[in-house]
Amino acid sequence: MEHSPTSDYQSLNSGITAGGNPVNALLVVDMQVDFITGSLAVPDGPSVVDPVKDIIGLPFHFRYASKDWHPRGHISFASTHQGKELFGKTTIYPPEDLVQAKGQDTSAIGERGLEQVLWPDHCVQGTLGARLIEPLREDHFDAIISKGVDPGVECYSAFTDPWGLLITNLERLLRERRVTDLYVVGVAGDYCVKESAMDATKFNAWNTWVVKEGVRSVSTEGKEWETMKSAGVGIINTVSQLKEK
Ligand code: VGL
Ligand code: ZN
Repeated sequence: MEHSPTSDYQSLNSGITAGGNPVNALLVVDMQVDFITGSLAVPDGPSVVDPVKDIIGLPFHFRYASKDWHPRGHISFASTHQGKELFGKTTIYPPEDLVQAKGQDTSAIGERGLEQVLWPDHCVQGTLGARLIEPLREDHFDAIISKGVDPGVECYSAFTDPWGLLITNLERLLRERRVTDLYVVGVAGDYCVKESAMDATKFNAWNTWVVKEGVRSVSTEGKEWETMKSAGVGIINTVSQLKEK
């Protein structure tokens, strides 16, 4: 689904697109009701809305938003697994039909298990909890990236699931737009923001930055910042520091 840029926010109109000039894109990760005030609200969630809104208003060339967009009975929901506890863990495997469709070796499925945290039901397709948190709106963005749409596959990164079975159009969009710098904000810092930012560095195609003031995490330990930094993600602390860039 492509969205036309909003009239609320002026797109940068300096005429620079290529030839060594920066092309700045913003990725706003999962700023949805369930993660801010709903079933899987991150600590201090509502306080991130204003900084993110301010950042969206800056003159980026392109703005994208990801949405966690799960069917009912998604594999990441504790309610899907009998006898498992909320926030407990289980091992999940890539679905055979998708592995087959990708032409990958189906006999190796047993070796590709991943640890899955079992979450409360959240961001169910079409529900209020899956909407962007107000006052953010879909028409603030050039495109919306839906992820976690397959019932059997968890997808924290806005680029791909961990098995590379379902790839979103985000990489293609950023390449086509010749983006040189990708700025990431949103929730949750230790899950979808971290995985999206780390994946973004793997393409070696643009610089990847995360703006700390525009991020809140499930855990308040803050381990994700060192992990992202080690992967080559640039950390910008505040919105004012971002404005000076
Ligand atoms: C997320 C947990 C489950 C996230 C998504 O957006 O960080 N976290 N699904
Ligand atoms: Zn989810």
